[in-house]
Amino acid sequence: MSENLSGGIAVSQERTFVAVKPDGVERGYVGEIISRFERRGLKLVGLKQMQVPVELAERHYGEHKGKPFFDGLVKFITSGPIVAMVWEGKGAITLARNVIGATNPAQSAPGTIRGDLAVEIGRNMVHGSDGPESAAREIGLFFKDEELIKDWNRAVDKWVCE
Ligand code: DAT
Ligand code: MG
Repeated sequence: MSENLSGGIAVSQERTFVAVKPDGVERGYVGEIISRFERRGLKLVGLKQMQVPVELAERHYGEHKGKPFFDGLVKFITSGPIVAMVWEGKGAITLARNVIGATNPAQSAPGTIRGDLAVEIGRNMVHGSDGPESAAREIGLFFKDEELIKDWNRAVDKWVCE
């Protein structure tokens, strides 16, 4: 793993924003979902349970504004507590998307969170950033810099990445 740190994160590393949506919290799958990212080897560097204000939900899902499902999506994501997280690791954004599975659970592969635990698109349990720009934007929307762990090199990291 790279020793070359910039802003508290090694240059070979990536960060992504993940959230357990209200359906996942209500159904009691917070631990199960966190466990799947841990098992994959990603590092949890930010974590909080929160109630999302409507303005934050609208900004977070800004790319979908104007689409027919937008109002329902905002209503859903603000309907109960979520668990917001930042996961760090090599290729963390794509890795997390793969752990989560396809947007529509009807098409999500078995072994993914959505493919194992969800049934339809409006109750798909988890959010994960879809690229480096959205990851940076979403982490900034949900977390203050001081809420994130910096310069944390786990002893196990050398057994996860060469
Ligand atoms: P993802 O969450 O996989 O990144 P997305 O960014 O395209 O998917 O959409 C955000 C969320 O909006 C998605 O998790 C569920 C909801 N959504 C997307 N398309 C939808 C649709 N056609 N009908 C209802 N809800 C939809
Ligand atoms: Mg998305």
